[in-house]
Amino acid sequence: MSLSRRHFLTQLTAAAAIARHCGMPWRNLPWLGAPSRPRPTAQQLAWQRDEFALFVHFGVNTFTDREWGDGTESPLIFNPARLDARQWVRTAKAAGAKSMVLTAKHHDGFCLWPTATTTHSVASSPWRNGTGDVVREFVDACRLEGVKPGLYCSPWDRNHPAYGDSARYNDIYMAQLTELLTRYGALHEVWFDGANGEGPNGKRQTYDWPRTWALVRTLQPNAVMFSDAGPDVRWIGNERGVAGETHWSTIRPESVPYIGASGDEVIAALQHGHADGSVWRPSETDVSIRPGWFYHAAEDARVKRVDELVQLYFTSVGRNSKLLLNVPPTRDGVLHDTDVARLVGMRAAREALFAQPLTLRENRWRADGPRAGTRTIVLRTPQSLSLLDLGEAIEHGQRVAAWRVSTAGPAPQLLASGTTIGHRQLCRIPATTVSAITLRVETVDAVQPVALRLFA
Ligand code: FUL
Repeated sequence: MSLSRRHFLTQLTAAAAIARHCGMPWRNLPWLGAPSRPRPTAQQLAWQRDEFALFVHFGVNTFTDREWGDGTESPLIFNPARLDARQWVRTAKAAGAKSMVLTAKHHDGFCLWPTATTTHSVASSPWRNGTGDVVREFVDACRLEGVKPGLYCSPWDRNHPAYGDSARYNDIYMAQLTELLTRYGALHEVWFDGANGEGPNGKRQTYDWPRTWALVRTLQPNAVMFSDAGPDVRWIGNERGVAGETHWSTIRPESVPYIGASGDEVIAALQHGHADGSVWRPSETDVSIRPGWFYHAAEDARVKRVDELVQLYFTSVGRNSKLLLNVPPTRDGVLHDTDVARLVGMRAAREALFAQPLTLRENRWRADGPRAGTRTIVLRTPQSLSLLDLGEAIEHGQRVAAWRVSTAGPAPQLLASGTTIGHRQLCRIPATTVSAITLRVETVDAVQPVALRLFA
């Protein structure tokens, strides 16, 4: 048999198996060789499945009570009396977070690790007599607790004298990244902020993003890179913790042409993505548990309540995004008791929401043609339903453009409806007693089975 004939038969057998699995007539499958939708890499998929991460903003701002340092801070002010990275990571675990991101350097230029590129670092501080390394303690704690570490290294540097002398500073920034990417083992995320203000000499810097991205790919091929323009994961477009309701993990990359691009169209693209986007670039929703990103004692009474944190989970993870929740350590170098209690409370509240899955008698999927499908669920007994948890098999790309959940039977009652689903779509409804329900979906490409879990 010729190679091409054998190839054709193998493809046909595979297509028939898929068709059987989906309960779909095989002729409805998209034609073999047709261009397929963008799909996540293994790294993007693992990153999204973690769903919830903690962000840690810590540095000289913690000691000056500011949000943006101007680079003139003395390293002598950095002296956390009982810094305990293990407590940060244990709290993350207790909250149910799977990964974390630490500000190794914020816009003030103070480096939380002993770098060879500047004296403006922990090495010039009294903390641990200048022998300490916050990045090391953070990644070590993550490894001990089984949480994945990530780092934020601001390119905007209001301290370094070379900032604004673009070629020279870019070499320094690459050297800083090289230290971070080679000294501390595997990182799961490298977080790039696009802020691009003036440096100490009043000059603006032109960043070299292609070189930066290439360096990260070479030194940490399994890390995802975050920025508003990706390349791997994108900013959600606000810092309020709210992802777009219609929310594609695919996007037209030209809609966010460079890091720091602004305007309503850019924000809309980040919020919603595009059904016909040519790249897979899922979103990350970063938001702080307090009004500021850094710790300020004056905000101790303004820590988000448990119900607000749960709501953030619904408007991020529950809308096909990943939640990156910032929890800033105090001047002592530990997370504040109030923040810890709220995070533990958020975990308990989330678990309570998913504690009572309805008991089912039947759960069937049927493709209704190339671009539509129905899931029918029959319950064992009539039960009260108040939470829907939908999910697509995003390893095959994101496809659902419209969905409706109704009671089944002669007079169906619409319970909930929406547009996209993606990795996860969570929907709370007023408690309704149901005995059978149907989920109908319409897709932009060959339909794939969509999961639906029901909770009391
Ligand atoms: C912003 C920064 O300017 C803030 O200080 C903070 O780090 C936030 C996460 O990103 O763009």
